[in-house]
Amino acid sequence: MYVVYSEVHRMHHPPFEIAEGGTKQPMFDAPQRMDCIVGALRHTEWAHFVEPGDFGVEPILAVHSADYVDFLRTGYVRWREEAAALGAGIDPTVLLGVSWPPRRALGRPKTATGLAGYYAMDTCCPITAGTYAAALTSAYGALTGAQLLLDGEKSAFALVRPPGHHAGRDFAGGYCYLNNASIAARFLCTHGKVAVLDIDFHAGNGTQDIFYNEPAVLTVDLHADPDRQYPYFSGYADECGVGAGLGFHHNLTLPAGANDALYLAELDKGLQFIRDAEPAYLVLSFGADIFAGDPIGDLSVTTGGFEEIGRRIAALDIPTLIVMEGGYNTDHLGANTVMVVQAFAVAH
Ligand code: OKP
Ligand code: ZN
Repeated sequence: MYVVYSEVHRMHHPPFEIAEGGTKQPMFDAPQRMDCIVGALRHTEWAHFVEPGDFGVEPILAVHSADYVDFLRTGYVRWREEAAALGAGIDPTVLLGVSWPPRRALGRPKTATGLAGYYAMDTCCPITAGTYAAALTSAYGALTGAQLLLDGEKSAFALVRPPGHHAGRDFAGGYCYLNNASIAARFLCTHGKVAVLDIDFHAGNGTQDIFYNEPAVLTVDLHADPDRQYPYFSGYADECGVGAGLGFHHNLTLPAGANDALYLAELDKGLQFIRDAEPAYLVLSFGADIFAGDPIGDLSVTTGGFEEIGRRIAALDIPTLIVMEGGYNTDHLGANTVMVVQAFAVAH
């Protein structure tokens, strides 16, 4: 099985994020996450590493607005100039918004510091010098995996960071800048019906945003109830799509502490939506932060649970692109990820 991976993710390593209560803490999405997973994959016999290809800007702009992508590409350099003008005491290495538009406000600022708030939903998406290159390479990783499916592979694993499922058409959030899984799904959907299954701990609000009003891509999202967990503002069970997209989005929410049995029961409901739709391709947004020992998550899925999750999704027997999202317990991240991915490697 091909694992699409590039070292370019190391260019994105912001020194901090700002968490609940204003705590300035090391960013959970750090390069070390990839080292854990690469290390575990190298111990298998089935993982064959390949580099992402270059897909140009077109498949990115099929998902994200041009003004947003332009901000991601140029915002940091503009910020360096602004920070210099702001004078002493300003750390120019991180561009992070501190002002957000209130609901209904549409005024678009001109400064990088203003735009950083305009194009973000939270304090968890700092932009550094290498962020755009890493985010673009991450999206290309997903596209390369999608191309492998089009070339006849039964499955592929895009091992990418930064993750993508919180990034919407024109906003970043929750460590995410470009929505890798959505970009791959959009790329695949001209070749057949596509379903996205998001099993990261957090609701994939960006993916929901991107496909919400269209039936082209069925989105099924299983996650911690946003009434207690990030991203707070979407992922509720009664959000089912709008207009032509009505009925093509499903949110399945989980209570704190959900164990393997409860998790698998909800997963089965999500899998039935996918079976009924008979998609030609499946994109799996995979986050290992559902693990019992995850430092951000509050679910109780075990390593054995990951194995069964992989088995049940692979049993759909649909050509599947697995795209890495979250997962922050670096002692178990490698093993848990291998459990899910190898279910596909041995199935085909
Ligand atoms: C990205 B992915 C933690 C606050 C949560 C953002 C989490 C982003 C998770 N104290 N902040 O879905 O794993
Ligand atoms: Zn997550």
